[in-house]
Amino acid sequence: MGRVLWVGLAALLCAAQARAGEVAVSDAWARATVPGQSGAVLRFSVTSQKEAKLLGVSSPVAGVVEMHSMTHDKGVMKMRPIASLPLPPGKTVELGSEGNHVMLLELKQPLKAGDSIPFSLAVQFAGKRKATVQATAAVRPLIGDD
Ligand SMILES: [Cu+2]
Repeated sequence: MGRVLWVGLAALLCAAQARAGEVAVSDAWARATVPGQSGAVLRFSVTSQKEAKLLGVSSPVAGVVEMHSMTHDKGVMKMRPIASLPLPPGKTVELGSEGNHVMLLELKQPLKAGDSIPFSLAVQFAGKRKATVQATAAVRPLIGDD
């Protein structure tokens, strides 16, 4: 019984929520998908009040979520997975369709306009403390404003 309690406590510590106001996520959205489409770009802005890095993103709607950087090399566009993304204190980092972005892969079902997608960010602060941040993205229609 003592061991069960200990394991439960360890899980709780690992998945500690970020403290209120520490990390803010805004403007989170994704475009609706067409049948057969298995991936989508998840767009959002994130602001950490303290020096931190984004270690990863997860969402129950996707089997895999990857962070990518995009570069243009001699006119060729290249996407590469990145392991972490710096979050400078007080600076809003935009993850969008250009540059650094997050991709929902292996979608479990099509994204429909009007749906909301829960997702969570794994963040590590400069002091090594890890925290998760919960957020929700709106699904926008296939055709419309960016
Ligand atoms: Cu990508």
